[in-house]
Amino acid sequence: MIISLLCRYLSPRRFSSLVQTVAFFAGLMMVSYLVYTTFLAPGAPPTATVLKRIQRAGRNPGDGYVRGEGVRLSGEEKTKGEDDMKTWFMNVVASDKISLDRSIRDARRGECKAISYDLSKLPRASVIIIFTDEAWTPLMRTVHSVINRSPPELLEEVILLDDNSQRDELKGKLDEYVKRFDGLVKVVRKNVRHGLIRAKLAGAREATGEVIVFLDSHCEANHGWLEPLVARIGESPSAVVCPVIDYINAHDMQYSGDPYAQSVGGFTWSLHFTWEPLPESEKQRRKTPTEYIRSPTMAGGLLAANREYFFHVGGYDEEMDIWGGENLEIAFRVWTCGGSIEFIPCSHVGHIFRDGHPYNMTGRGGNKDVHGTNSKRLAEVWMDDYKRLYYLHRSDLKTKDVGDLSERHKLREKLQCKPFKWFLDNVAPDKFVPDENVQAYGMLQAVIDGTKICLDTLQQDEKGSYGMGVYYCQGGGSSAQLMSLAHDGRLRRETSCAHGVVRERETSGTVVMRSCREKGDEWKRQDGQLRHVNSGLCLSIRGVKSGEKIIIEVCDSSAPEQRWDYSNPTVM
Ligand code: UD2
Ligand code: MN
Repeated sequence: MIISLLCRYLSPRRFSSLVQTVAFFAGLMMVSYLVYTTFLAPGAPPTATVLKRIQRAGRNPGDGYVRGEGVRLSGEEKTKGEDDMKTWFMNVVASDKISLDRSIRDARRGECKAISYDLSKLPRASVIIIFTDEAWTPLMRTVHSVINRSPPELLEEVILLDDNSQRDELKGKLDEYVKRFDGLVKVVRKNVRHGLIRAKLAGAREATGEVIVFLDSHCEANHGWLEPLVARIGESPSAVVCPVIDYINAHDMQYSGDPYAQSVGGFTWSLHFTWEPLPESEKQRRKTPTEYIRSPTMAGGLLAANREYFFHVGGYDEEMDIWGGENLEIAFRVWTCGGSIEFIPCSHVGHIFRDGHPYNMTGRGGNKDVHGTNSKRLAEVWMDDYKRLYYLHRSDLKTKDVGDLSERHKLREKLQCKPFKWFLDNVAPDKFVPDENVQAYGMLQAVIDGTKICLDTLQQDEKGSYGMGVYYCQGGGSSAQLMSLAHDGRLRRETSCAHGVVRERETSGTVVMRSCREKGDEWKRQDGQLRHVNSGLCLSIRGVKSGEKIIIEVCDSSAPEQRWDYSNPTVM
């Protein structure tokens, strides 16, 4: 009955006019929504179309240097460029030769390029670039690369945080230059030198995006760099994520990307950053090569975080000055307070690695050791008793006043962060702790004619291989004389392990320290002797004087030259 009534009412003519009316109103609503979001919504970001126009306007004419290739200079320019290396620690002449919009090779692996993102669902980012007296073209190439290679939908703003630069071009000329970006690039100036840590904080405070991204002022964002960073933060707001840092050569600006880069961040007990190979546990956990990589620490310069989370977890330590330490501090803090540090293999950003700092490194009160004092702040607040291992390297800092730490202690309390031991056990299980869970630790000493002689690195660079030596024992545990006999039988220091080297048909040899990444020889402690298992020879100082290299020779249990005692150092 109802159906037959409806059918009679909705004659074909009436039906089509109803459809027309509905379509008309739907269209009207869509147009007004678009007009509103594009022009009228409060604080509306530049639309995709406006941004694409900016990107086009920014493009410079080609300069012949394509796909990130290096610049070859000759004659006067070459000399001038070499001079730049002494003052800028980068070849500014070379940088000036290439377009601010130069092309670079896509550094991602194929699997990354195949991912498609629903941009409308991803959080938008404020990119914060901090600088103090940076050269013009590296700085502007950072800005251009960010604008050229970020989807307009995801780029909230670019904040140029000027940490009290003195050069004129970074004032008037810069203000004039950024006008072409229609308000997308904002310059914020600090008239007192902040140092990079407070500068990053100041930049973050200006930001309005859901995500903040920090970059150094001599970077180049690679293809598709931003999407995987914000996507991961969207998924896990307590993840602090880093792109793969590609290498831009400071001498000629050549860009080298490694699509298969698989390193994580580590640290030394002297609190310097290191690159480490991808741990076995991560190889097992990851299902695809595009997935994030959990990393104990980060290099520091290039990272993204949810803005609210960044401040919630304590931003940075406001009292850290100029340069250094903040990268390990944020890593220890984020991990132990419930977040994670992750490397995103599909995001690549190039960075010009410089051999020095082209700016004054002196901190407040004439402090010439900002890395040392910043690191002491982080050791005191976040490392519990493990700070002893930092003081082994920096006993001079034990009594040094590094300012008030109460705010940072309170933060740790408030966030109920886990102990540093939890970090070591769960996040950095491969990190060797020289004085825990070992067979023995301390100075290895032999006594000859009443004189104590100890194994000693003889101040050699422990990054490469070196022959182990001996020296008069230094009281109080000089770090150069500390050796651990680990549970796996390796005789080692923080990163280097003792290998016995014996030439064929010889009955004695030397002891060479090499990276513990290689397997490392086994040693056995027996009746006061230290036996090198592979060769069956024993550690000995027969005929060796203080300052010379140690040997291994045929074992003789009655020889005083082969009698080694562990004397425990006073660490704290
Ligand atoms: C690395 C980091 C850097 C920072 C530092 C440790 C990378 C690629 N870089 O050193 O970001 O974490 O380790 O603290 O991981 N700057 C200022 N004010 C200053 C000093 C520096 O604004 O007082 C700026 C500088 O212009 C640059 C940035 O801070 O843009 C980093 O300085 P850098 O490039 O000299 O540091 P880098 O790469 O050796
Ligand atoms: Mn840098």
